[in-house]
Amino acid sequence: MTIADPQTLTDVRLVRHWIGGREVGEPTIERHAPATGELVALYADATAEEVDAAVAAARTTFESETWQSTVHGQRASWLERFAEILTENRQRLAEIDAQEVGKPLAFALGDIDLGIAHVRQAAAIARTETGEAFPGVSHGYLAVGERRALGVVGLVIPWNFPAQIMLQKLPYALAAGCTTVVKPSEFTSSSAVVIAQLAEAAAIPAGAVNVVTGYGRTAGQGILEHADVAYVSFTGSTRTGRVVAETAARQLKRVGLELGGKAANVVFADADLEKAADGAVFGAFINQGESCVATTRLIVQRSIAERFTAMVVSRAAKLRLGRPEDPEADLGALIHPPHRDAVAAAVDAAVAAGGVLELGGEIPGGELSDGAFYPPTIVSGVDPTSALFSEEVFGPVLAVSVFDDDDDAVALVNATSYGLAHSLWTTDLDRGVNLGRRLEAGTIWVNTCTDGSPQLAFGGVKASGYGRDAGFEGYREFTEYRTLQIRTAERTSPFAGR
Ligand code: TXE
Repeated sequence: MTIADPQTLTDVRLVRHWIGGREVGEPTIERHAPATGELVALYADATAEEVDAAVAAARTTFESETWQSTVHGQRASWLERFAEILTENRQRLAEIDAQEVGKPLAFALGDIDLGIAHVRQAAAIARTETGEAFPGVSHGYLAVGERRALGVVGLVIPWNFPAQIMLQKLPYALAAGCTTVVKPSEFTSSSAVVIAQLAEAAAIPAGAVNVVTGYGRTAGQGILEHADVAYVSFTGSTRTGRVVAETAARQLKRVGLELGGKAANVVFADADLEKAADGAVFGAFINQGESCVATTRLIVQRSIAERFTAMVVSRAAKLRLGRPEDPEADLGALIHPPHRDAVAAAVDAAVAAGGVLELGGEIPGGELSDGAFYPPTIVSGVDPTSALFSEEVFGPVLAVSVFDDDDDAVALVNATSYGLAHSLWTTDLDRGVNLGRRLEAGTIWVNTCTDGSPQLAFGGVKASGYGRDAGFEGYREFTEYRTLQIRTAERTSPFAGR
């Protein structure tokens, strides 16, 4: 089935909140497509009352007898059906995200498919959830450990992979038995509402998936501070993540924080250089570099640095910028013109600080000048003390530095405050594994990068946050562990007979 609203790509989409199975609110926040500058959507701007209403709807559903009596198998069936319905609507969801993010449609389709794989993974977890039994803790004693739903949870979503990141959280929350209030980014809100409507088409009860659109400091903060919200899973910037953590700490509320990154791609002289060069280009420039796991630092062994940098530059020079509908496009537009300008300023500053511009660095004119485009850019000779080495740029900008030996490589990789993901390229697997384990990150890749699977938990350390999305660990985030202890034989109390 396809849903009725908001869907058209020819008209301006009018996007309202989705609360308790109904559309609510007046769309007022303008969204201009970053690739063309055209007005494509208006999103409702949540008031405090609308946030309250969404949390109340989620709470009413959570506390209902029907929801409380629902077993894991039933939730698995809902999610399996949800995955089918999302698959039927994948093209429409991809078109919406491609247009609002500015990315090529082919890549947006891949995002939706990964999101759907998460829904199936969560269904599998729900179907096979068993809890734990402890038959032998002591004589005459049986104990059961079970994971209980936290209750109403908030999901705060960024703009770089709107549907995919929502689906990397939502189905695991539902599998656990939580009900949800989702806050998409104020730049990319449409697909969240469509996904919520599709959840109900899959017979997931109204009130289980609510969406409030609007700004972070109002809608996002409102969800976070709400006394009836037990947990918030947040993906976004480290700066906002600190605010979220501080707010949550005042209430002793749990939060999961998937924040920024500055992933390194370390290439040893013994690596398969052709594959490593392909990986370096893919890892840095996929999704225009607007990815928290983008491998935006290329750290190359000195003996091959010049040759390898040339291999990467020649590949990156062939990447094409284009609008979402352009089938030849490898990179789309950045999220909005001010962000494009910030990316350009970061490159200019790196060059002024002594970096060598190997490729790109010029905002394109011509037919792409209406959009927020920025070309694949490579700066070599980047000093580890410079901002380009240590700060997240979130654009198609690759910083190249060199290392001499293993210890040097490890020190350079770990030198930033971030710790989300890093990659090593070597044909010596012992080195890959042993050095990989010395890198500070939630994900380490050896001879691959920007890779993953719904079965694998995803998240960071240090300033990249804490908590995990996806897989069993992602599911566990939405639960708390309860033990149930049953005495099956007489226990002699020290107070017996008193
Ligand atoms: O992020 P924010 P922005 C990084 C990237 C990017 C920068 C800024 O470097 O350039 O962040 O992007 C909501 N309480 N990443 O400004 O502010 C907000 O409405 C609750 C990395 O978009 O972190 C949006 O829904 N919520 C990242 C979401 O948080 C709040 C992906 C993210 O917004 C809030 C995106 C508050 N006080 C950007 N303030 C990644 N990890 O992949 C804002 N929000």
